[in-house]
This record gives sequence, C-alpha cells and structure tokens, in this order.
Amino acid sequence: MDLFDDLPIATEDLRTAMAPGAVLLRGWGRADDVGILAAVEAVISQAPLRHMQTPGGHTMSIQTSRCGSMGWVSEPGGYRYAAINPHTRQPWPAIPPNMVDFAVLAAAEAGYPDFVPDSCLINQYLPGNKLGLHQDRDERDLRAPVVSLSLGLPATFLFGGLQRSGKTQRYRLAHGDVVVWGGPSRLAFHGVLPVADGHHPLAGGRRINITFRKVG
Ligand code: MD3
Ligand code: FE
Repeated sequence: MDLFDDLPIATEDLRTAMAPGAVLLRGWGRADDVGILAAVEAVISQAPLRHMQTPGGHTMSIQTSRCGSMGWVSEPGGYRYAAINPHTRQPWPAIPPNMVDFAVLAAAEAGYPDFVPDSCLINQYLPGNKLGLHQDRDERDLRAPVVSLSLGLPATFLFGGLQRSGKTQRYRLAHGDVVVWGGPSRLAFHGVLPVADGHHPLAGGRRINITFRKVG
C-alpha cells in the first residue's frame, strides 16, 4: 500500500516475460524492502558473509550467507547442499518468516502457486564484484522455480540459454526487482557484470541478491 496505489499504472508494463518460464516483476519487492533487509542482517549475524571458494580453487568476489534447512556449500569435490554450516558447525538459521511469505507470494504472482522455499542464498556485491556465467543445477527438485530479489545498488544481469556458448540478453536489475525462474528457464546460464560504484539510500554501497530455492 502506498501513495501511488490510485495511479493508473498498467501492471503489464511492470511484468516482463524474459523467456518461457522466466518472469521479471519490476519493483515488486519494494514494499517489503525494509523488513527484508532487517531479516537479512539477522541472518548474517548468525551465518556471517563469506567469500566462497569454487571447486576449482578460485575465490568468488561476492560474499554469501545462507539460511533454511539446507545451505549451498562449496567443497574441493564440487557444490552441494548441506544441513550444517561448515564454518560455524551449526545448522543454518531458519529463513525469516517475512522472507518465506515474500517468496511464496512472488512465486504465486509469477504462476507458481505451490512453491515453498526450503533454502535461501544471500549474495552481497560490493562495487566491482561480479558473478560468472553459470547454471544452478544442484537442487534436487528442478521442477521448482528459483525466486530472486535484488536490493540496493543496480546490476546488469546476463541471461543466456541452455548452453554456455549461447547468446546472452542483458537486463538491468534494480532495487526491488523480482525474477522468478522456472520451467524451461530453470537451467538457463546466467551471471552478473561487475557492479558499479554507488550509494543506495537503504542498502548503502552494496547490492544484495536473495535467491529462494526448493532443494528437497
Ligand atoms: C536463472 N544470483 O545465486 S539472481 C545465484 O544476482 C545467482 O546474485 C545472481 O545467480 C545474483 O545463483 C542472479 C537471478 C537468478 C538466480 C537463479 C537462477 C537467475 C536464475 C536460476 C536459474 C535460472
Ligand atoms: Fe545462479
């Protein structure tokens, strides 16, 4: 609910079909930004942000935290989901209820009414940080979509096809933008170009991307 609720904004303009199964809901997360950023801080205090290592031994520029019954971890043998945080030796913090509610509503809005996340990955990008082209394929249930929420500084998102070598489309993802990836887009290659320097009034000099997943 905000001051602009009465303006005749065509909601179709805020909804973009990026590809079959992939829906961009521009600004859809803005109404919940303060609450979700507070919940992210609470998670980070329990499971501190870390630079993950790739299985190949490289250090990622972004920093990540995780919550939910399963958290995505990297090991020399590859990536997997694990119930215990290898650094704190504690279970991951639960996904805060306002974040679960958000992901369920966003998925339903995008046409996935049965989605309930059990895992959440929080990525923090400082200026210059990027994420190389990759697929997300470590979740057991690939029928479930991934729901992503971007907060803070904007970034250029690269969206490719089912092969790494394919053509990529570019989308600007800004504060409050939500993308839901399911169906034929679930295994699409994607990445993020280096984030430009800047300041966001709520998030400061960083970009936060939250992805909600169903692993089990
Ligand atoms: C398309 N995160 O955490 S969100 C990731 O901005 C990740 O931090 C990026 O890629 C980020 O794995 C992009 C958009 C996204 C997330 C998951 C996807 C796009 C996706 C899964 C399948 C297809
Ligand atoms: Fe990804």
